[in-house]
Amino acid sequence: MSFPLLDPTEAASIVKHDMTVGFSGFTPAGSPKVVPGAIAAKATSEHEQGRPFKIGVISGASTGPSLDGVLARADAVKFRTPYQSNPDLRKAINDGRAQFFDMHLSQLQQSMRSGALGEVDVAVIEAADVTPQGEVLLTSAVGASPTLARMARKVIIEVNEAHPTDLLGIHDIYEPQDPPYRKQIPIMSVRDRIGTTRLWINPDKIIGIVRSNKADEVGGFDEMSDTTRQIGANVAGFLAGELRSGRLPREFLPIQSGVGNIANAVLAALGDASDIPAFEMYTEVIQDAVIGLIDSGKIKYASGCSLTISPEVLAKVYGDLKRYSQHMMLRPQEISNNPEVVRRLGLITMNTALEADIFGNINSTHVLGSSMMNGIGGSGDFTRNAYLSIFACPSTAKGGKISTIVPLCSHLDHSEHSVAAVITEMGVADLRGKSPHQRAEAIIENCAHPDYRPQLREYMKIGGGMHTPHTLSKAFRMHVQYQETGSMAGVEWN
Ligand code: 0RQ
Repeated sequence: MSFPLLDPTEAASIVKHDMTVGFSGFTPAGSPKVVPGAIAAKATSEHEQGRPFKIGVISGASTGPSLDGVLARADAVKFRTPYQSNPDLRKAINDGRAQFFDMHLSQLQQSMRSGALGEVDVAVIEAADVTPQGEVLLTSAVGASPTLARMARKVIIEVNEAHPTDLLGIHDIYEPQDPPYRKQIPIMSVRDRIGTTRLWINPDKIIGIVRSNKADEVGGFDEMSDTTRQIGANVAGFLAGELRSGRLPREFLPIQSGVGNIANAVLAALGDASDIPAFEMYTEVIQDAVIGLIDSGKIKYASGCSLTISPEVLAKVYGDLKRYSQHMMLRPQEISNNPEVVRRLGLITMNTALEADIFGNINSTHVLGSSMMNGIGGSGDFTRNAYLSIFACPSTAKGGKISTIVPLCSHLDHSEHSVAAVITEMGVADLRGKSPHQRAEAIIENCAHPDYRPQLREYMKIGGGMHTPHTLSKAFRMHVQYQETGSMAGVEWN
């Protein structure tokens, strides 16, 4: 059976108001880039004719302007899960025009299979190629595609010539059974392969192929600043100390690193640290810095879910895929982020906080407790199950007007029980084995910006000797003052 060639408008015509559409990809890597635009155009046309048109959107993680962006601008997103980072969609979510269910990425596929997220009407899967038997070669990400494609009633394949067919062999496709039949996930070391290189999709469901030739829309990173460089150096120094003390094994342990500028800077610092041996990564997104460290020999192998790599670096990888494939593997997110595997392999996890409170709780998602930034992503999958879980962030944001160290997080993503260390450009707070009073002292003295230390020390005093000395009527005073005056500095507690 060979599949009919469709133009994007024909393909989009099967998508109706109120349907749920699953898209391949994880971060902008591997997401379809043509059919979503045609769905958005259909939404605009329907709206102009006074008819409603909004769809549920599920993909592995965030996507780029030609998926989340174009649908959000057309006001075509009814519901979105599990993660996003596109400015237009973020605005729609924070304006209340799109409902967003922020969830642990490792749980997406199981949740879909259970039926908790409803039916998947259509899946749009980007491929490097597809055989007449429905053997799909995925592109730069695996994400949730195996489950989305299996559950969908109808599937559209977007064959993107920008991805080479040499990608064959980089993927490891595996879908576990659901409880009570689930067995152990047989990954005993970072490089273990447990699945297939192609994703089989029942050819009877594939309604056709849409051709495209568009690069992934992965943005670059901000230039490293003195602050991000110092955060990276502090993380590397902390890990080198753990190695010297024997709290980390001499062989070191696999690394997971989060998304964004800070995570990229931390990885670069690990690469420069001569007292940290060459290591492996068992992570979610393989970012630019990973490729540089594979080149230098510092990273021996990286298992991830996506090549979230800027176009220039991806061109380099695609130009030498045979070599890079020896050092990388892409898995579905329920495997790359699997808590069982994270705990077994003993990962060192490094994620980023928007704010940390003085007791070690972490907010990674909500500005002032109310505006969604991106989502929890995979940070919870890794943090809660890590061998050593680290959160890093600058000590201040918005030119010093915000202290990222606050009395009480305005939203909670990771509790004090899951966080081993908080690290800023100021230093390292090792929270292990410490009571709330001791944790607060470590965080205020080592991580808070000196301008904010006096007021944080004062907050601890007004709480007295309680186990966790919160004063509920004042715990958010720094946030409230920021909303009222534009600065958290100089808060008075009385
Ligand atoms: O905004 O650029 O407008 O000034 O937040 O901050 O410092 O550039 O940090 O790019 O590393 O992103 C937590 C968002 C950090 C990211 C977060 C403002 C700051 C700036 C970005 P501007 P930076 P990064 C697994 C891991 C959750 C998901 C996750 C994230 C912007 O790492 O989304 O961990 N993590 N996934 O000014 C108000 C504060 C602020 C603040 C920073 N306290 N209040 N604004 N900002 N702190 C991978 C996946 O799941 C895919």
